[in-house]
Amino acid sequence: MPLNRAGDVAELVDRLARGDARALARALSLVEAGGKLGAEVARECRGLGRRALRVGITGAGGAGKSTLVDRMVRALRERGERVAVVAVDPTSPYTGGALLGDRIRMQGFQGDAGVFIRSMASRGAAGGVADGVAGAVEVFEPAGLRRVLVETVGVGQGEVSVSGLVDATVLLVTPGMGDEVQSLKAGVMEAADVFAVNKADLPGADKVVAEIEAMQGLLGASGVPVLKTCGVSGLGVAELLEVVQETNTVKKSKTGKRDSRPFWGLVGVDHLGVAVRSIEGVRGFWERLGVAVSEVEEVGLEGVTGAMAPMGGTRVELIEAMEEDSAIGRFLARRGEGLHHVALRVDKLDARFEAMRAAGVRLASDAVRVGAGGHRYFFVHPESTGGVLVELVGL
Ligand SMILES: Nc1nc2c(ncn2[C@@H]2O[C@H](COP(=O)(O)OP(=O)(O)OP(=O)(O)O)[C@@H](O)[C@H]2O)c(=O)[nH]1
Ligand SMILES: [Mg+2]
Repeated sequence: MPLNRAGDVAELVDRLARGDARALARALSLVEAGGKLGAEVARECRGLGRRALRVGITGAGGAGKSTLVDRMVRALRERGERVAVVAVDPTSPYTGGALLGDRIRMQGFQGDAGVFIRSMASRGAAGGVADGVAGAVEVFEPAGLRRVLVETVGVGQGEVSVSGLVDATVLLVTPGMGDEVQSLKAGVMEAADVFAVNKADLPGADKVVAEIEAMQGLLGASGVPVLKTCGVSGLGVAELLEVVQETNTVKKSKTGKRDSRPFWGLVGVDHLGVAVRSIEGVRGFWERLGVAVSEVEEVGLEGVTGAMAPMGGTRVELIEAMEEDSAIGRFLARRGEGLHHVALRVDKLDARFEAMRAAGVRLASDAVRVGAGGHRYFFVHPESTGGVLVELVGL
C-alpha cells in the first residue's frame, strides 16, 4: 500500500486499532525504518493513549531470558492478556532477526492472534535499535497488545539499554557464573526494578540472592525485589509478573513517569462481562467466530469462574456462577443470562475511587480490590451509571 499522505497514516493506525494484523506489521516496519512516516505513525499511535505495561527482560547472554519470556507469555495468555514480544539481538548483523524468531523458541504461539513477536537486529537499523523499539512499543498500544516484553542482552559491553523505554526492567542473574554479582556495575544495578535470580534449579541460587541483597546494602540501594525464577519449570513466573506490576505502580506514583506522556484518563473498554449459565455451553459460538476462548479460571468475584474471549482490542469475559449465592448466581436468578458489566481501563484508579466515593457515586465495591490475575479494580453501581454495572480496572 503506498503510504504518502497524513490521511493514510491515520487510516493505517485505525486499521491496526481494529485488530488488522497486516496493518500492525506494516506500521511496525515503518517505525523501525525510522523515517518521517514512521515518526508520524508513532505519533498517531501515541495520541491514542497509554495503557500497555512494558517490561524489559535483560541479562547476560544465555541467562535464560528467552526461556523466561516464553513462560511469561504463557502465563499472560492464560489470563487472556494479549502480549507483544520484542527481541533485540545485539550481535547478529546479518540475520536481521530471522534466526532470532527461531531461537526464541516461541513457535508454540504461531496461530495465536493474542501473541505478536518481533525480532530486531540492533546493527544496521537506521535510527538505531532504541528508536525502533521505542516506536514498536507505541504501535502495540492501539493494537490492544497490553503487555509488551522487550528482551535485550543487558549486562556487559555493547548492550542495548531499553530501561528508559519500559515501565519496569527485570535483570536476570544466574548462579554458577562465578563473580556474576560482583561484576554488576552500579549503573546496571540501578537500572533494575526487579532482580530475577534465574535458573534457580541450579545450585547456588540462594547464595546469589544473598549476594544481591548484600550488594544493594553496600550501594545504599534498597527495596528492589529479588526473586528466584526458573524458566524451565516456570517457578516464580507468576510472582515475577505480580511484582513487575506492583513495581510499576509504585514507580509511577513516585515519579509520575506515565503522567508525562500524552494520555487520556479513560483509555477504553477493557472487556465486556457476560453472565452465562455455562461457559462450555457458549464456548462453541465464540470458537466458530475464530475467537480463542481461554481456559476457565477463577476471577476476582467470589464463587465465580470466568473465561476470556480476546478479540480486536478488547475481550469478552464469560462468567459463570459456582454458587447460587454469588454475585453472578444472584444476577442469573434475577435477570437471566446477559450483559453483566462493562469494564473500562483507567488511570489513577485509587484517586478515582476516593473521588467518586466523596462525590456520592454509588459504588458496588467497598475498596479497590485485587483480582486473580493481579489486576486492580472496583465496581460502580448501575444506579450511578445509567443502568450498567461498570467495572473500573487500573492500568
Ligand atoms: N537449568 C536451567 N537452564 C535454563 C533455564 N532457562 C534457560 N536455560 C538454558 O539456558 C540456555 C540459554 O537459554 P535462553 O533462554 O536462550 O537464554 P537467553 O538469555 O535468551 O540467551 P541469549 O538470547 O542468547 O542471550 C539454554 O540452553 C536453556 O535451555 C533454567 O531456568 N534453568
Ligand atoms: Mg534470547
